[in-house]
Amino acid sequence: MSRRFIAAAAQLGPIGRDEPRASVVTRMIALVDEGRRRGVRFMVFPELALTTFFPRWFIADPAELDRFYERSMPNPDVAPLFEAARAAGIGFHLGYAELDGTTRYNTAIIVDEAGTIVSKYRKIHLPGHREHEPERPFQHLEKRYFERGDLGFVVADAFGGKVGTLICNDRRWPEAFRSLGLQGVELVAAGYNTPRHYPLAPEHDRLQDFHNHLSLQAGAYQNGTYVIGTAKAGVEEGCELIGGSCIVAPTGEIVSVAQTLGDELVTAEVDLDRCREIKANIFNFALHREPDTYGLLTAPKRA
Ligand code: CDV
Repeated sequence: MSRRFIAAAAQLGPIGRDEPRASVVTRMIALVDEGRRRGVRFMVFPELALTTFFPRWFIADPAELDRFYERSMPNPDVAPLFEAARAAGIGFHLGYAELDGTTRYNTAIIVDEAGTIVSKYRKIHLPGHREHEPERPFQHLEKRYFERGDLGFVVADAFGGKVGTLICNDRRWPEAFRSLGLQGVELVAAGYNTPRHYPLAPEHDRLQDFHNHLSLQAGAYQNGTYVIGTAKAGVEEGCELIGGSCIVAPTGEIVSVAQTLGDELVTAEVDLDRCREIKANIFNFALHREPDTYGLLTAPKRA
């Protein structure tokens, strides 16, 4: 299988609180159709791609909360996306809220060109807070609405290479990227919903785009891997989300980046053999890592 192909970040613009799944899936299928026209083989949708970013609200009614979660995948709402992608010969990464029995996860799957789910990851770094904090302009209740992922950092054989997943806040943590790097990852899919305004340090609002690209580019370079970062972007229910969806080469260079804050397909040719440029040289792990000196990285947390 060729290790050189067109990949895409399938950025989505805002999704309304009451926008039905069918509408979102229709928008996603339009991006699949555009991908088919451009010869795409793998495309990355954002974190929680099927709904609005609901952790921005304190939702007391469990029935209202449950409506944002998927109980199975693919389910009848999402099946048309699976079918359109399979017919186009396009694999994809999809983030969604998962209800597994009574346990809730922020989840992403990778689906291959034949429509088979080849990997599943549940977000490990959950940002935000657990209790309602009405003094904030909007909530970030991921710690309330999701459990920490229990599947570890996942790398799958797909698209002729090794494909890993991170979800949003994970991308800021070098340990998360390295956990994929140590498994030989060659392409990392990372969807995100990043508000422009960070209530705890508003002086950093102007740096949100910079910190996004800094994290994605560092993760790519330090692990010799392609990275596809895909935003849910634009003003969603009054909350501004950054865009900047991009494809990063293993050298850390951005090779393609979104021009809008709406639904947009960002494409680039990736050649997974280029990962060797970094993996066999400056970050040759076998030759240059010194893991016996890194004990602090896995020591218990300190306050
Ligand atoms: N969805 C996220 O994980 N968002 C965080 C924000 C809250 C900082 C992020 O890391 O982009």
